[in-house]
Amino acid sequence: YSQLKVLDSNKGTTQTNQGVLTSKDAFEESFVRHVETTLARNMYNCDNLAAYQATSNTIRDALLIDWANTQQKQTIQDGKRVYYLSLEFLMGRAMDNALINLNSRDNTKSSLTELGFNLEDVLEQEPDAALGNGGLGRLAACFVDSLSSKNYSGWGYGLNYQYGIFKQKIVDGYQIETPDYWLKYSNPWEIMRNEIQIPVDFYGYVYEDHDPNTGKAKKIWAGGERVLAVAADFPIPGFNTDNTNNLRLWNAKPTNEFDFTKFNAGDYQQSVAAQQRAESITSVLYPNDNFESGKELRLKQQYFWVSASLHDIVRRFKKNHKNNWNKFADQIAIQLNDTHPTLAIVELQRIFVDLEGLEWDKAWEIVTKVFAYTNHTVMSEALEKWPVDLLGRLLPRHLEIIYDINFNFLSDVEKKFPGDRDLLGRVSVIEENHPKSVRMASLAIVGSHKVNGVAELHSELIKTTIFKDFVKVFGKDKFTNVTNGITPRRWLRQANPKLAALIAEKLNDPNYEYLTNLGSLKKLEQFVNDDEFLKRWDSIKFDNKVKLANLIKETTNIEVDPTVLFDVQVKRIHEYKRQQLNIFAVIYRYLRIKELLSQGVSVEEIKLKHYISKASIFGGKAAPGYYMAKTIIHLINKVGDVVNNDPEIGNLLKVVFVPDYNVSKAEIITPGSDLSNHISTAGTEASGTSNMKFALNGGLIIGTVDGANVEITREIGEENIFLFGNLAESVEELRHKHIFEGVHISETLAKVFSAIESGIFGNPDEYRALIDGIRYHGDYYLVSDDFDLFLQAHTKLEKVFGHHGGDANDTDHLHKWVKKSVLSVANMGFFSSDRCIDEYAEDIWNIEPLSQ
Ligand code: GL2
Repeated sequence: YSQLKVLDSNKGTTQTNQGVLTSKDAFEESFVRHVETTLARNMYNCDNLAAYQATSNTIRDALLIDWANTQQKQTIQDGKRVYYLSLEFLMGRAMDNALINLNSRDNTKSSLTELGFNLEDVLEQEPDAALGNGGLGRLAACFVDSLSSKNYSGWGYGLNYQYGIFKQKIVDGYQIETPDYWLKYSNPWEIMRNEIQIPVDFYGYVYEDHDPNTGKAKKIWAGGERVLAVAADFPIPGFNTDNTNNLRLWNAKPTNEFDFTKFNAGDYQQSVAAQQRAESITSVLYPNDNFESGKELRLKQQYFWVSASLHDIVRRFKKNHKNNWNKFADQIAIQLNDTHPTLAIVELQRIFVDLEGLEWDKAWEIVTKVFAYTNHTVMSEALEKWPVDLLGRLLPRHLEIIYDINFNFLSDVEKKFPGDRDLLGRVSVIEENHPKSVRMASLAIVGSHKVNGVAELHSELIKTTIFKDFVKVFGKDKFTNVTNGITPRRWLRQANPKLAALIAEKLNDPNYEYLTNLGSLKKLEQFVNDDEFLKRWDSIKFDNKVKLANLIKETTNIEVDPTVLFDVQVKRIHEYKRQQLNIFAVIYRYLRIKELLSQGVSVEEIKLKHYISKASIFGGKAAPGYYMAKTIIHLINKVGDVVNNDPEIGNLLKVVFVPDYNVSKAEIITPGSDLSNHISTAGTEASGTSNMKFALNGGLIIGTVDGANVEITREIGEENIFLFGNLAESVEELRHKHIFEGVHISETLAKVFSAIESGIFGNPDEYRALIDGIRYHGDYYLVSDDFDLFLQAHTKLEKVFGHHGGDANDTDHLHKWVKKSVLSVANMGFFSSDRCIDEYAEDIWNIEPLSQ
């Protein structure tokens, strides 16, 4: 312990010997100490769980030193800082990531071995921190990793939900949700800051008073319900740097202010119940992806979180700069991850005007310089709107401020476009409808200096569709693009250590510096004709497929042969992501194979001339109230039951649904795929990020011309990706045609529908809505238009995969498929989240990395 780096107060600098990370003795000493003191156990009674806890506490000790030093350094340098406000941080497990970023994996592994443990088993003990739904939450997690790794001063702010996204079980083919109480054992990565308590108010009323000093009228918000926000901090270590930022997640706690009126009236139960209600604010994550449900508790969560965060930010600013508000926007940038934190704009304006006494215009000038907003979807069901009645009851003063913001904004619009009442109606923050509501995206745009989409196609689309009128009002320069990215630390080094090591070897880069300079992957291109290299590459993929096959066996009891093509689609289940298109194509394949067999064609001949062997692997959660998504899950499972138990089929085709898809499972599934599906209706998937993860791990993509697929194609070359389907620009016209001329069901799709309707996959009534939605109700997601194109794309790709049987000397497979895999990885450098963070820093936040 004496070796731990300690703050040298005399010099104001630090010593940097983190013994536990580099020396076995120091690690073991700390491990034993934590077993005996922190856990109150002994080494004879230390199972894998205790080993996980002792190891994580040991790493945490080291992490905290970097973290404290970073905070000190950031405070001393006093540069501009960015705050990333996100209602979701889908972090997954922390331990392996910390070991990699702190460069202490080898030392920890060998120390644990000496102590009688296996690192992999110990890592398995950690529950996933699943405080997010899907891509949006995982993006936030990648961004905080990059902020630290690229030496920026950047904090995340979110909520410390006690229940993360639900756990999914599959029972008789149906999704069953069970609560994810992930904090069953205390969370070693969390530092409770019980001393940081911020009161947050709700309800009450507003009255006008006069400032005794200035005599000016001022608004007072009073008489509501009060809840405390208590901080929990999570250190975020950077890779190959000491820079360790903070992720602050709030817990809701009751105040100690007891309701004595109720108590005296003898209603003790009631007053305790009110206290308990406080904690419900941060108890559960809303399980919707790309959908807003408009529940009061959700709005409470949003305000609770932004209010606590803003007061914290302002307090920190005042410590260094007092009331020098002119400096505020030079010191602080706040990024709004989607519209969920939009009330932050209103809250900061309230703090400035009501609490700090700034003039409205001055305050608004600062506010709009500080905020920037990222849009993540064009789909209307995901655009947030809050009924004016609800918002006004919960936050009466905020509603007034929203009206004032809107009045000023509309006055400006009127000046610029006199008499255009329709335009005023369309851009207004208030929607005059039933119910009358606040449009959060409009408010976010009006209160921000920049608005960005998350892939080029998406950023162009928002300018011509949902935000068209705002481009007219503000000009196009306010709207920009930052294409999403992923952190290569977790999604290459951690998920695929063998491939990462081979790349390090070939790049002559023993310290894995390419992981913070991902463009250097390009150098892999020089090995693309080296057969020895291609064989090694292929055999790593094979090992990863064996790992995935084991996961499938453990979780579903289905055996898949690792030599067949692994065709994967894992992501949230959503009609727009079109898992139904995929499973319909699987059904078609099954029917065709059966037909060929019945005509006397042998299995061998089918493999040679028609269909190569493959396993279709699905995974993903459906929102609990999303009937159609649940129907799709049911169909996939029922198709699996039939196909997998058909003795004629053997390994020609398997259909698997991996239950409870999460970050940890993604770390196994992603490196184990040969092919992955990113097949959303063109124009609906804003970016997608799993497409990037698969391509970075040498899996090929079958995809539509949508989201980031477009830029992936540009980077890796169209010969290395299988694109198909109608383009975004045709979607409107096709939908229109469906409604006025009817939907055309091709012969192939008709066969699939009649198989489903025949009852071979169980009661056809269960799938009625799914099929009728396509046949009779306009086929909104264009399944009928893209089905045959999807089948054709498969025919093409099967020729490329070759007749691979796990044989490394199969040169056909090597030269066709594996080469594409290498070229794809070599050109994925652009999709590092480090690049995103640099773009945000330069174009939106105006911040520089800290000097180290
Ligand atoms: C999403 C988009 O659907 C997805 O395409 C995008 O990659 C991510 C991150 O930008 O954001 N929008 C959204 O609401 N969710 C997403 O995953 N949940």
